[in-house]
Amino acid sequence: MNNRRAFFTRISALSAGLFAGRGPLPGQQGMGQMDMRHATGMQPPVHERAAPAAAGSAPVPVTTLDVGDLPFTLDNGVKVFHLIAEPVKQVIIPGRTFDLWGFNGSAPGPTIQANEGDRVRIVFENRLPEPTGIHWHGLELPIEMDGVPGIGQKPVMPGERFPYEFSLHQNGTFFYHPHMAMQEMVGMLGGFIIHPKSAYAPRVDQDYLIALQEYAVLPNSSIPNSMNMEFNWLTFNGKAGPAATPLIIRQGERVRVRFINLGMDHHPIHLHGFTFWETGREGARQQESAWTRGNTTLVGVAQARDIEFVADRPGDWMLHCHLPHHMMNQMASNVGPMTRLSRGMQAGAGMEEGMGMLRDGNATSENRGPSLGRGLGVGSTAEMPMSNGPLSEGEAHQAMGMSGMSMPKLPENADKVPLFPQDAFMESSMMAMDKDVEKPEAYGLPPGWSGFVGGMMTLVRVMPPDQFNHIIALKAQQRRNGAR
Ligand SMILES: [Cu+2]
Repeated sequence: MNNRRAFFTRISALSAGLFAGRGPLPGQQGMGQMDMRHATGMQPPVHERAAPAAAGSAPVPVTTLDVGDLPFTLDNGVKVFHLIAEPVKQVIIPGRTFDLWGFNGSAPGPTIQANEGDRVRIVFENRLPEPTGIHWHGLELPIEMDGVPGIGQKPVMPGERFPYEFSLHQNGTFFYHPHMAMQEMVGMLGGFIIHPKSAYAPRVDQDYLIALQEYAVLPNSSIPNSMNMEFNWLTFNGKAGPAATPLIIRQGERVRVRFINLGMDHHPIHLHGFTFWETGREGARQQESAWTRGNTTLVGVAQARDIEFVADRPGDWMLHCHLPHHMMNQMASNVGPMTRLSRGMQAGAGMEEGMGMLRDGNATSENRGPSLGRGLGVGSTAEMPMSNGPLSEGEAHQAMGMSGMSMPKLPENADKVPLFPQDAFMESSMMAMDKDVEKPEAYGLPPGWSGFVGGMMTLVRVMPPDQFNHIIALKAQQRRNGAR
């Protein structure tokens, strides 16, 4: 805050022509060339510094919440990683575990972190039932290390190992994935961070990586349909909201968040409460003169985007993909009576019905009910009718397992209003699962919060030091208890 105030003081002093012939005003010490350039309208500055960039300081490690890093050992100065492609059971949210293909037990796989100038050996092992290979997305390396089966190398057959070895002369946000399209669609992605020799300026206090993925999974199934485009499960680091762990920030910290995307959609990632700088793209950090300001960054397929901001405003701020269908879980052909219906819904109707082109009746009337003909693929018409929520207020209260949350009173004519119901209506509170996603990072959120966080969504929790320290203490206690 002080820095920013000082910045504006400087600018107004300069524009009023008061600068000439004067020494620095209080708070102007350290005003560098960047600020001068800005004052003369040449280039935007690196302003909003959380802390002065210490020359030659080491970068902070990147945190991949809910995933973690791939460990390495050293062999004559070479960093040696063991990367295993294998089927995994990935808990997307409590109660929904998907059969995916991933790496070393998770999808996305663990993040590889290394430094510019390193030589790395990544011993890759294929425990999948089919051939594959690993492509190092964006890395400049010899063709035989590029990981494209049939071109630069032979496919790595089931049970085989292949040692990839190369030197890293770049720095930035990269990723790894097989060069087999359908394998990419079922979880096979991981981050590859190459740190610069000294930290980027201005230095950040926290640096996060978030991998964006999407799956089309029928209700009651655990298998994504990799040919389907109706993605109904959207994930940050393999977790859908509210299971994606919030980012815990101490007020005033400068934060970097790196996004990588591998799926069939481009995701406009939006941050509440702050205007960030976009400082990096896939392949490289951008020159400061190319940084752009915004609150939403479009992370296209195969792209990476790095954003930075100073978290000077406390609050639980949303960070999410802004595609409305990507802000909820299990958007699907409805397969049973919803809370306002007494019977199952028809499935597999035509496109007109599926798109909700109403000709008579209300949205949930007998013949115009939300049959959602855009099925999720073969088999969706045969789903058994089942409830997706409690059928009475009493049951709802029981299911919520919390006090202070009540079913909203709806107008009596709600069923007569065209388009009703649109949102999960009463279900936002009913879908709350606070207890199931309880963790130190969620401590202190309002009761029922989890019902309002779905899809590609998490929270950036900016806290005064005492609250921040409390959560850090809770995490330490959790580690001692061996929870993770
Ligand atoms: Cu999206």
